Amino acid sequence: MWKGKSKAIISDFEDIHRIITYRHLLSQNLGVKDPLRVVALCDSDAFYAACEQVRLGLDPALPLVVQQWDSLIAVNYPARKYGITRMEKISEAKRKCPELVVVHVATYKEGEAEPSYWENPDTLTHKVSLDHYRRESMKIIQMFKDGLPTAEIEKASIDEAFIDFTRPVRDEILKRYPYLAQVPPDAPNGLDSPLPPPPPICWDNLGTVIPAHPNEEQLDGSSTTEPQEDVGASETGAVDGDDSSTTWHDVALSVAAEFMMNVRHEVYAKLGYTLSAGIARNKFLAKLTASYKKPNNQSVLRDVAIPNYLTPMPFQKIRFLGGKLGKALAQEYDVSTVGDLLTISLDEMQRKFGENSIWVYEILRGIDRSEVKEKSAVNKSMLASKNLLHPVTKPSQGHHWIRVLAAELALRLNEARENIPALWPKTIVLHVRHGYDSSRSKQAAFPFTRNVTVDVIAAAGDKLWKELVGTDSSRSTPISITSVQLSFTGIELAETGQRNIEGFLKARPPVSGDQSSAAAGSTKRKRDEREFSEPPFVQLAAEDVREDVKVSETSARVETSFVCKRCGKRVALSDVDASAEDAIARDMLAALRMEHEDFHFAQELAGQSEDVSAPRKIRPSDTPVTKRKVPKVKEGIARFFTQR
Ligand code: DCP
Ligand code: MG
Repeated sequence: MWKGKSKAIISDFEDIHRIITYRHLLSQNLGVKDPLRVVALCDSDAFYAACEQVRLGLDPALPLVVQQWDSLIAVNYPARKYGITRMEKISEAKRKCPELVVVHVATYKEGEAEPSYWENPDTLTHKVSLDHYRRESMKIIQMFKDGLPTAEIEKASIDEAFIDFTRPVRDEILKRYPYLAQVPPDAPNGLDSPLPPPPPICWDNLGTVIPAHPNEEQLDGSSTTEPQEDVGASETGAVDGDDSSTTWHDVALSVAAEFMMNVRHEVYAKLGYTLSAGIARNKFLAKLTASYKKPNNQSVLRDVAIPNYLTPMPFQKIRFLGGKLGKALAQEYDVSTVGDLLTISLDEMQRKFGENSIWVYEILRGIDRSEVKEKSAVNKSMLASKNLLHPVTKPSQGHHWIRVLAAELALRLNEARENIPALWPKTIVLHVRHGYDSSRSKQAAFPFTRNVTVDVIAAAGDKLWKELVGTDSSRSTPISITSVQLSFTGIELAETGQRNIEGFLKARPPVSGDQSSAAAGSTKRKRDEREFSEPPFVQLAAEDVREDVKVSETSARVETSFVCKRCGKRVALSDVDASAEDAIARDMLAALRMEHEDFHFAQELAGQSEDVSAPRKIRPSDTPVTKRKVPKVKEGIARFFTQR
């Protein structure tokens, strides 16, 4: 064990003991160092399962799972009581709970413009659709936005969002305690004088307040299904038997907890979903706090509780510390918990792991300065894909899958255009994989039509298919296509100039698909066609664009690679890993994604950003990349992150 171990603890967390002054409270410039900062992470409970329970109008107490082919992808809390987990097979789950409600995810079927819940969907003919969950997720986010107009909201995944409450909480504190708006004339240091002592806080009905001294408190670990039952361990109002430690930051947390509780009630009342949340001083701590007690609960991590919450935690469970760096730290110092590592001085850490290990030093002390930033609703690309268990062996079989994929793209583009009508894809790309190694793609400008129908997309896709794969009569060599992907790229805002987009689209002449109805030979029409043959595009600012979200058939089986949003490179599981079971392959891809992100993070820390800033480009081939030439990362903690 590292010799200095006994030296650690409370003084290490000095960042959380800052004196809060009038300047802090009254400053308009609320940055990530604001001592009154409050951030929440909100996560829907058993999300896909809840979506199905609500859609079907079932009793939430019924055990329910969501199935995708023969795997489980979501298990509701009543089903978890039977010991059912996501890793299980349907047969095993049913054995544990014979009355289990099993809902297969919706699928696309050829000839149908929309996905549906078919009797016996078959992976050989159907394609999974997650559209319903995506839509429900947007509704929840919209309710957050409507209910918290001055909060910053960042969607973190399909069922998670960070909410920065700092601004609305600040406004509320000034409203509730108007005497804080003026610095008292006798304040010793003017604006830099500390605020007066905070009022006592009643934590009743604000959630579970994580105790500062957990060993002295008994937590109520029961779970609930009604938001009204969401009450915490400290519902009596006394916090940890030590109200003297109450700070203005606790007041801020309690106001945020009140807001959060209201929004959660609202979401439950209007949409029927229960949410769990963590409320703390930054994103890192909010995320850790959200899982403290689930489902249907919100937990609050007061600053005073941070040391005892973090110190017993195995540090390798912390994001970014799970990989090589975590292992190296564990070996170097023979330690396992955050508390053990607190004994390592910054000097010592920097000597062994480089200057930038200050980041590790801070995170161990609960310091995280990353911002909560709303991402744009605009995807720069949309991709629909299908892995084929039974490969396509004749070119004529391609049409079926092109139509299925076209239906998904049509639905998604038209849905996006409900919010932003001017959205237009510049290019359509067809990508096919032969066997397991070689893949090819072909792209074309997407026709500028008023209505993006399945027919229009499928026609463009069929044309590409013909060019890429050929026809039954033209093809002499055998084919074995194991994956087909159809995507829109370069989705931009069509420029509307002084006119609105509706007018612009109405002025459009018919394009190829509509040409039969065009008044052939009309001079006027020809001029219009020239004028409008290429829709002008406005480049979206980088920050307005959410990078490629690969929406393949599942977030599971078929996804064995991803395009990194930072460097544009395709990162893939090895063939062996990719052929693992669904859930395992999915987890491995998630780990790979995290590891790749860690690499960039470390690279940035090490100031080696050349590769990171390279223009984003989707490789035409998604052949697994295993032997990429990478810039050598030699220094500091960056050497503990691998690029794959
Ligand atoms: N999901 C998936 N495959 C995974 C993980 C998740 O398809 N490996 C889907 C199904 C989940 C949804 O994403 O319902 C949200 O993921 P969560 O990890 O938040 O899990 P749940 O919401 O189901 O449960 P919890 O209550 O633990 O958040
Ligand atoms: Mg969830």
